[in-house]
Amino acid sequence: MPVKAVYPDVVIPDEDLWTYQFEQKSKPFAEDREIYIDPDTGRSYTWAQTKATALEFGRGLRAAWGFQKGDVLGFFSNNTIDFAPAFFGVLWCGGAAMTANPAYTATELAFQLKDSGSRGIITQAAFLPIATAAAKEAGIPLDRIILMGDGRDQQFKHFTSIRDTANKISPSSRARLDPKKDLAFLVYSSGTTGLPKGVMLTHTNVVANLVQLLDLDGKYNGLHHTGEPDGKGDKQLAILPFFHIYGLTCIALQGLKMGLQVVVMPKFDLERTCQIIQKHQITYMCIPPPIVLALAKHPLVDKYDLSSVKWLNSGAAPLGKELVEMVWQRLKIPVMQGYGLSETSPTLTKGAVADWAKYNGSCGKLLPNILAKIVDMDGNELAQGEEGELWVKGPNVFPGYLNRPELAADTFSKDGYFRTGDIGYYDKKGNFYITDRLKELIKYKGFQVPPAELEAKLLGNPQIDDACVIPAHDRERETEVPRAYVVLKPGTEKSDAKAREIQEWLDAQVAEHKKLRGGVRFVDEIPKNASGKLLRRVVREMARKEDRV
Ligand code: 4UW
Repeated sequence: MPVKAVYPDVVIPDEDLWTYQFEQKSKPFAEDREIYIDPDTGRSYTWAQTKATALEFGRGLRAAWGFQKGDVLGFFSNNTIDFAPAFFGVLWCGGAAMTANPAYTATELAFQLKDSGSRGIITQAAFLPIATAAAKEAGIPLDRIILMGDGRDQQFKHFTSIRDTANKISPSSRARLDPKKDLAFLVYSSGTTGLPKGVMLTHTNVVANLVQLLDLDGKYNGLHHTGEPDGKGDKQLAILPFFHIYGLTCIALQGLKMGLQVVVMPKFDLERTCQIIQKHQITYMCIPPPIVLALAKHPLVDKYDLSSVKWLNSGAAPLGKELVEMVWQRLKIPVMQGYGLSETSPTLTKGAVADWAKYNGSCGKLLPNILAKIVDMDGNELAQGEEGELWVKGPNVFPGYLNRPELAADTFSKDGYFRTGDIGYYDKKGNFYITDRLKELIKYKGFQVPPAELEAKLLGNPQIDDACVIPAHDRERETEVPRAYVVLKPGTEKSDAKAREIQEWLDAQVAEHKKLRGGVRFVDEIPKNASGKLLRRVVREMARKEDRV
């Protein structure tokens, strides 16, 4: 019998994300409530301004480009308060927002633009050199690049000036959508194997995950638009990027729906984080494990009063129990964990704040409406307490990868479960523990690094015969790091200098988070099975031995 969420089911409305966010008859907070706040400039959007800006941008986009249902706009930007008004403009037209990591090289971005069929790019002035190079590579005309954020450029229009053409389009001509079929977001994930693929998230997927989350966070985690510490309601610091599903749903969208304030940071910096927490009286944060580590250990933290923070939610990668304990000892802030994937919009399990100490190490319980099972290698269901692969079913689970119908059989089981590629177990109370990963993926500080991408590049090096990239463990930074095991062409000298040369050669071609921080190791052969399939687990064991994990 599959495991059912211990929380009662919730009703998922059959509506698109725009309707769910902006067209409800009653809202528990006022429309002039400030939602997105820029701590550097003081610029902000209230709930009503977010809607109005999105509406004007959507009308402008349709007037200027004929942007319509089914079209895709590529977002290539770090966090800015303009992010949400811009993607809601896209949704108003009936289009989907594709998000890309602003650390990407032009080639990495061009791949995603082409793969998603993006009609244009929205970016910030600082990212224009990469955005323009990628647009050329992807065949996107340069006048289809628009800006958001505070910077300006003479050649490129800002999204606020695209809005000027809005009056040609009626405000009541919003696209009619089928929430269960039409896409709201296209985020990229390598899934269980291979190169990044477009994760199709329908409007229903995202609305469902918000309804599932709101129930838990409102009832059990005390999030509210009124309340502690200043009576003005909960306030979150958005350190996580909005281009990643964790920041997109759990911060940008959840904040707007619940009337929680979101102080938006363009990029993580520990001292700035502490300053903002103290000044803005931040009450909760969603963060990846390396930031939990900084809060546990970094001396800077002692200079600030962080007592407004009620709890922290860590996720996107494994977190050590000891760090959770250290944060409590030092700051008296509970750290709980959540778990999810791009493919599940993203949250599958989340802790309740009252449980953090009792179930330290757990990622919490299934959100409402989710069914799960733990299975062995043959897909047979295992019992409570037994470790195996986690399979899930629910309204937040994506329908498949863009233009890759051939992957369906590997992605979903015959009985309709999504195979997460993660290994774990659940206890008697329904708490889930993620213990390992079956799939190829590496998570550097919560960001995806697809090994297949790095291996393909390594194999293109004339000095290399074979290669395998696996996650090594960097304890000092509480993160996985990519490490390459390489077979050199016969006669090529194996030396530290050669390892460095290969590492630098590869690092120069990839985004910051994909660099071979775990180093290069030379081996005589890469272990393979009888049919030539790479035995990644064996190579991972080699790394574990070296790292003493
Ligand atoms: N422990 C161990 C974890 C954990 C984890 C994720 O880049 P993606 O596709 O997506 C994410 C989503 C993170 C997330 C979602 C909802 C939520 O509440 C939360 O809580 C804090 C975090 O990262 O990568 C998905 C993969 O990342 C690993 C796991 O391997 C998963 O398949 N992962 N969370 N708590 N590993």
